[in-house]
Amino acid sequence: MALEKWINNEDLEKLRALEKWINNEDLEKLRALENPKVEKVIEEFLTLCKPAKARVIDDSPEDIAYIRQLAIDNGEEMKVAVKGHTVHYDGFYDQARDKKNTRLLVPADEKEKYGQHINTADRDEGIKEVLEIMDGAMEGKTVLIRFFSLGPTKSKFSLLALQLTDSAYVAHSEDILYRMGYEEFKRRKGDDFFYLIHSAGELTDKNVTKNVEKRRIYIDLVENRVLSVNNQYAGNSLGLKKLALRLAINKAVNEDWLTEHMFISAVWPLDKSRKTYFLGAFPSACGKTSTAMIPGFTIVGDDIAYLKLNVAGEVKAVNIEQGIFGIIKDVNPDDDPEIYKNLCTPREAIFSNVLINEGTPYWLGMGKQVTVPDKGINWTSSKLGDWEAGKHFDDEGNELKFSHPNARYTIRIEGLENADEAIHDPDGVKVSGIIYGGRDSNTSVPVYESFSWEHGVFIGASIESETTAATLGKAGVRKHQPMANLDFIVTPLGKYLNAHLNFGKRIDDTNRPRIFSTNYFLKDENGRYFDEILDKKIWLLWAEGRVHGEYEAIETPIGLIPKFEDIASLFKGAFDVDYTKERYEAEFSIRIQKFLEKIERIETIFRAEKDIPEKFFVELEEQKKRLLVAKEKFGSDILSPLLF
Ligand code: SPV
Ligand code: MN
Repeated sequence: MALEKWINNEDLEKLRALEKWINNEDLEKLRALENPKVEKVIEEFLTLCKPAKARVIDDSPEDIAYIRQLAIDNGEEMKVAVKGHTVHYDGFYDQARDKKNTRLLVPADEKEKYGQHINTADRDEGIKEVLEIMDGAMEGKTVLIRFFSLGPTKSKFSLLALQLTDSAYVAHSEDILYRMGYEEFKRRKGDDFFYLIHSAGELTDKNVTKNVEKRRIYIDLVENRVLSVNNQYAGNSLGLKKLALRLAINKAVNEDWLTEHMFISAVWPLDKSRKTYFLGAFPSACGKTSTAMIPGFTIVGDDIAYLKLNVAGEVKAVNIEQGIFGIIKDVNPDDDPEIYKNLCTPREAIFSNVLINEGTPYWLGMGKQVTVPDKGINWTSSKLGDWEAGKHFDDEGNELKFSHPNARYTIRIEGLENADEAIHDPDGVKVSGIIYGGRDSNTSVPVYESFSWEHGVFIGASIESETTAATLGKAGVRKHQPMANLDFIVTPLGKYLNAHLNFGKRIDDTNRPRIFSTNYFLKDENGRYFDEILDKKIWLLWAEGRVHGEYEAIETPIGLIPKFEDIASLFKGAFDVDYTKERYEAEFSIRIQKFLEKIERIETIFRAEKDIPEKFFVELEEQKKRLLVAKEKFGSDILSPLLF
């Protein structure tokens, strides 16, 4: 047999078992990795999931082209008019991350320690359940075996990941979003890698998952693996995105570095005399990508960062991705010019869950320049057939929009004009500032700086956000979202927060990033947003100036806020806008009562956890005291910033 031509050792038998699914040329690719664990995992899951065949994808352009074509051939993607663009639809009930069916597998006697935030399942039962569902889930399909590097190649930051998926759309998206890692696996060898097994399960005649009620996404820290079945939406299916994020959080917490749900971007002051890297954590659909994409700044990443200290004691960060899986709603020439331009340019891009009419994609908030047709193909079609305006309703009788509010685009960062030159730097970029933000219509000011690292950790841990369409469930409910990472934290919350406190302790004063809070969603008494979408640029410019010691700040009970003159001059310089003192007073007022209410909510949540660091309660008490003292002193619930 041809196999002996290449190998001649005891692994032969194991590889032989794979001959059933994998051709000789691909077996040679596997053999070249010299990685028994990789072979074992592949054998185990091909045996269980029973695909028709499997392809081993290396880093060659031919293999990548094969995936791209397969997604078209099997109907998971369709070409649209612009060259390189395709569209993909997820099932009607698979339009966002499924929190309910995403579970951390934990030994029965450890459940308690994971607290109230983490959705757990008994490990033994969970594995049994998901393996049963996965049995035969890939029947008739081609499995793609892919190797990735989470982070730049040849970097101390980066982790390896093996992905098996029966979805060419998933493998294609991952190709846009992640760095190829076949050669990295060959170079690094060993069994220190994550593995991610995904099956979209049985598909309907519209190529969407049929058995959504058997959707499971189970995270197994013992094996460093995630088993995901009966789904297609990227947040559920793409192993390297939110699934590996959870495994990496666990690894980081145990190894004294940080894995965060953060963008990385370089803030350039108006005179472009320098650049300063900021990281920012925002819950889904709260402006994280659009902050990373602010015109005039340069982007490294928009979703997930690994942070480590280097030998010089600096905090460095890498983007573990190389692309953007962004919300397409409200991408238009005024509010998100770079992305809009990119989505009109012929290059590789996947649109998902938008309306297509005569080869053109349409989405919510794409701008006044576009007239949306009243017919087409869209995300409702799996359930209802081709779309026509006014004819489709959800289970509660609300009319369905032509494009889903969580519809997305998938693109590479490299093609963007504002891509930062350090995107692939294996040493990462130096972090000077960290921003925490949430969707808060009535409590916090547009921007403030923390008093210290500990106070900053407290601010991050206290993020609350009004829910959006990015996860399944009701939108508009205020939820606690520590570090915007809550959905992905797989260690007890206290342990995760402690990792942040300890990380800060290891940084000296000259290198410690400053921590800021932003709020883009504050509304006036008439329910109108105070700020335009791009005003966020001003808050970041102020933070950048603070890092360089350029602005004095006003000490208030919640933290350090900007002075009117500085914000007014930034508005003038950046947008030629006359920022008024009235607006400043209104949006930078300290809403004492609202903050106290927030503190009470946060305290209740944290008291119910077992292992929250004591330091956290100290911050909480001090914060409360400062608010009460100010309330007493000025005798009002809402205090103008001019009082301080
Ligand atoms: C998010 O919701 O935070 C995203 C998209 O980045 S998802 O892949 O759904 O997680
Ligand atoms: Mn995200």
